[in-house]
Amino acid sequence: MVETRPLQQVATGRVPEFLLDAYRSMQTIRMFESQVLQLSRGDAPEVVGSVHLCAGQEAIPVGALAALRPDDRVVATYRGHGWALESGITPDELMAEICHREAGINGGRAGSPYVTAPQRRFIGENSIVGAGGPIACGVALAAQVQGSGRVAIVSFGDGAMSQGALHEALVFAAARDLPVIFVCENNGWSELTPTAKIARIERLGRRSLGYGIEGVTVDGCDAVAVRDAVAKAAERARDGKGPSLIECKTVRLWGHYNRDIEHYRPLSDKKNAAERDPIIRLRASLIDANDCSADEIDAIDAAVAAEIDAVVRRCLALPKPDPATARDHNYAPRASVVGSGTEISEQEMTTAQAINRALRDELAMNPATLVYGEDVGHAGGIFGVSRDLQKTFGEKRVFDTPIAESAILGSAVGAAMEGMRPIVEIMWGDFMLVALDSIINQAANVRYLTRGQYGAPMVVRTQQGATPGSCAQHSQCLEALLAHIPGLKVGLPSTPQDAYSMLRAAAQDPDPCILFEARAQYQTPGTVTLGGAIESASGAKMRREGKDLVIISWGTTVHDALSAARSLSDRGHDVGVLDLRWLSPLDDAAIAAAVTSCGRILVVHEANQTMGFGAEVAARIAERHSSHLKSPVRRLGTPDTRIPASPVLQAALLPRAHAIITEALSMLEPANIRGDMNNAARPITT
Ligand SMILES: Cc1ncc(C[n+]2csc(CCOP(=O)(O)OP(=O)(O)O)c2C)c(N)n1
Repeated sequence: MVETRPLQQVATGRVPEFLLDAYRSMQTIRMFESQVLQLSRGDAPEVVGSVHLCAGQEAIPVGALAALRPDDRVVATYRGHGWALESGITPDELMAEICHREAGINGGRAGSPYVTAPQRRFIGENSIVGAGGPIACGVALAAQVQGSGRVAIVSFGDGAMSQGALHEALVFAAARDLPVIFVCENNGWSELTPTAKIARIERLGRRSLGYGIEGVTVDGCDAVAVRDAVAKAAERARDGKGPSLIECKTVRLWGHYNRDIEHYRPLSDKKNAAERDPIIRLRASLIDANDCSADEIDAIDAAVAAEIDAVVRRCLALPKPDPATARDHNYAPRASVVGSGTEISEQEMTTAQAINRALRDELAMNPATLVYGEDVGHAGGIFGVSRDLQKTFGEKRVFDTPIAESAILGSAVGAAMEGMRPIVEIMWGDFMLVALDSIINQAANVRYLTRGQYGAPMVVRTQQGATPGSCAQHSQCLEALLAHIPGLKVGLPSTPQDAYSMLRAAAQDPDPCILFEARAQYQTPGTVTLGGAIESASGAKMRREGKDLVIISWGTTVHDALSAARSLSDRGHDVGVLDLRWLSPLDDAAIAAAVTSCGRILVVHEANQTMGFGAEVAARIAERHSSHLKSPVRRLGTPDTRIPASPVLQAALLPRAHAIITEALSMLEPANIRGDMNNAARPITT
């Protein structure tokens, strides 16, 4: 049973202003989308690509946003034109975007399904089913910490109710009493499959019980019912009573997308949907209640049609984007150097302590900094890296999360877009794999889509590498996966100093940064210079000069490379070590200098060799600096295998110092040593 009331009850007496406004708004959305549909058809369509239209569902954004404050935030799905218009994006800006024009709200970078306009409170559509939930949590987290009283509303389909990310978002929002309103637009279809075949529950709103939050099912074809449910949820959220789940039973009047021929859909379903058309229903109820004449409503329709016709005419006269700008805004312009907020001092500390100190300094210096993750708050992290930070900075800024990587990472995106500086921990690099969407599909896109107006300045700290006993799901080196992604910065600190400096650089960088720490080095001590100017999130460091060969490495293998270089010097070879530190952005100048200084390069990394980042380094040298090479670049990684837990088996695979020495000798003394690129651990033969 849907909890609703007949529209007539609300509309008795004089014409309630809201109903006429709602009618006009819904008709604007419908006519706007009818035009979009037309523009996507024909031999030379203006709208190319898939378009998901919300015909039948207009009462949901119209009702919901009528209940919210102008500064509340909106996260929508790809079927989000209605939400975008109701949030304040003008029909001209939206039509221009959908028609891929320069004047579009995203300059033609988003198209129909990924409109993103935080400047209009529209955090954005999302083409990844269910991904909006975690982002909305972050937006709400920012509101909670900032004390702004704002709420975040996020819409998603009934199909999205099966998505893990959305489930994590509901758990996360419930755990922290976040001011989020989850709105499920249940149109009965999960793309081409009836939701009744998937969900073993008739009212999806009842799933709220499992999360311990408020839930309700309302008639999503009734703007008043939606408005009232959202108003109640917003009041609860603003009172600190946490999130709500509102299921809006609605109808999809048209296909799943613009070219859907709906061969799978029974005619009866389409007919039933047409009978619930919210616009026809509202028109009839206004006339039945004598609140409006048919002529008056016809006049509204004619005015809206004329307005949308004019929008289309103006849009089609607009220029397309300048191709010369296609690469702009992947990253912010180089950030100016910021002070660290502390005096320069030197201290002996371990890598773990250096990270703790960087977190502490950032929390102290910037009230927007948040530190969170699994076990990060009260216990201070599984490796003790965030120990005592919660004691100093409180549970609001340093906290434990549910075991929900998608919610951790996705919320960081939303919080960062709202002005916070989240530094989140993913306990093990391998665990990032369950939540890559938030980093790759979400964080990395924000700056590009908004043409530099917004970014997702967040830091993801994690650790990686094989250590004795670590199994195949706790050992992988995954840096190449993320260094491949434009829009992200990826760093691997290899010393206590870098653990401090690179974290502070990342924390103040305007773009999303991923730091892969080396678990094996958490207890390694060193002298750390604290305070002073914050360096930029870039730049390699020559750890040791060498005239015969330079080993280029990063992260866990830098120390093996240094130890190999020392041994090789005993044999009379002058071998240098270049620590890349940041793989993205890559320090081309440092690589060029290494090549020109000696003409022999060996790239060493712990990740397995094929398509490891060493391939990129070798390719760049071949493309840009090959004239300086005395011999071909060589790579040494772990062989292409899974990682065993047994220390004996691990030792047979990992490119530790002895394997590096062998590989280097095969370049320096080729007559004595025969190289074998794919056997990192073969014994030294001299
Ligand atoms: C993570 C992910 N899986 C699959 C898809 C492909 N896809 C796009 S829309 C859609 C249907 C989603 O159904 P529902 O959540 O009910 O929303 P509706 O389309 O009805 O608005 C699917 C499966 C996607 N975009 N993202």
